[in-house]
Amino acid sequence: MAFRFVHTADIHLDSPLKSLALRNQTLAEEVETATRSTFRKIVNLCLDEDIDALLIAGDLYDGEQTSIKTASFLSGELRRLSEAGVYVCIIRGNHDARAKITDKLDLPEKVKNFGARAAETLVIENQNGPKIAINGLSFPNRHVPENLLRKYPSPTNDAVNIGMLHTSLAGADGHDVYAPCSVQELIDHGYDYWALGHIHKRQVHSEKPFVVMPGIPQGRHINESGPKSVTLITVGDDRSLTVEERFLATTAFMPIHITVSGSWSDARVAAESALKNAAEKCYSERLITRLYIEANDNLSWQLRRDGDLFLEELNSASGSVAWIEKIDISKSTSTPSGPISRIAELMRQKNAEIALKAEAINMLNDLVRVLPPQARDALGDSETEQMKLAEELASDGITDALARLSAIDEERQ
Ligand SMILES: [Mn+2]
Repeated sequence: MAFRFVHTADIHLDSPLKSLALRNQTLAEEVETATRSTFRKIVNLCLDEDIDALLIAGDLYDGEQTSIKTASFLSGELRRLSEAGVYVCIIRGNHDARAKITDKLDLPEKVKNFGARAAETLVIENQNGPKIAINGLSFPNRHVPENLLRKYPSPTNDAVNIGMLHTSLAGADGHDVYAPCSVQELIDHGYDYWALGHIHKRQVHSEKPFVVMPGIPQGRHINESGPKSVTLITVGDDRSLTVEERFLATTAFMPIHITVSGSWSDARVAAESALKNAAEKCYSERLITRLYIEANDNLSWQLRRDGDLFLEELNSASGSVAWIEKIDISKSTSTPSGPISRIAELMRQKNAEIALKAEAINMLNDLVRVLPPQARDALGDSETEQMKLAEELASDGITDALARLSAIDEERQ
């Protein structure tokens, strides 16, 4: 009989979703509990599709401060799986290495919580098909600078071998490394499928054998954008492996970029259609987006001035299917005409003067002084950074002032 398993990681259960000041109360609650609802959907998938095992490759919890509420939600979901005869294999990653709460839970019989001392192997007999050997090792603590692969046993004979490993792989510049190892080392180890975790973006690194980073199943902010999935693997009786993606996230994050011209209502029609399109393609019940608008001439000024109104109009029109978190209007490259163009020119000349820059820095420093010490770096952590910020703010200020002037000018005409 074919053996089917679901591979996921980085669930970060109940981790707070950042940077969302949602005024829509219902939506805010849904977003807050998105990691939970998505986990429930993963469990449902296992039950509905007769899955044999669920593999969670680290960072199931967000941190050691996991509340007992989260733990009891989890244990309820794991019980549903266990009662249906589904195995659950869990390794701990850097985020949940110290989360001892799972140890305190009375885990259902079919849950295999891999330890951190030595790699262990769970062998599952499989009627008519090859037996399945699942090898796993948990992080002993948050920082694991060494290659953990060396601790994994050789493949079990006559079995399809699966390895569960939380790893940053070769790592990326500027990021801490976690149990680093190369894809080639994984390939050479001799297993049939590597169930990895840690990196939030999905990537199939190799297909022979399979080396899969499944990505986060539910994004948590606008930078974790696009459709998110879990990976479903079918092991045939002939030992063949088929890998599919299943999209289960309840909420999708996705930036939208549009270029508009014409009137306010033209912009609205364009934005609405872009929203509808993105909502259809996001594989989720909800879409949360940041809308980037490039507009020409007066329209861009009008949108800059009344961006809050535009956002409100769009959000109330789209209901809660798509929700715009923020609108970003890109600066118009065209120059205003008439007397305003003369003012614009003067403002830009003035802005280039050293005296004005010094004045801007002084104003910025006044601001810095009233901030709590730990927040002061936010306004630049070096003289160069601060200078850059002052210039940006001054130039944004010019664009805003011109938008207002231009709007007044239009009303007069
Ligand atoms: Mn991690």
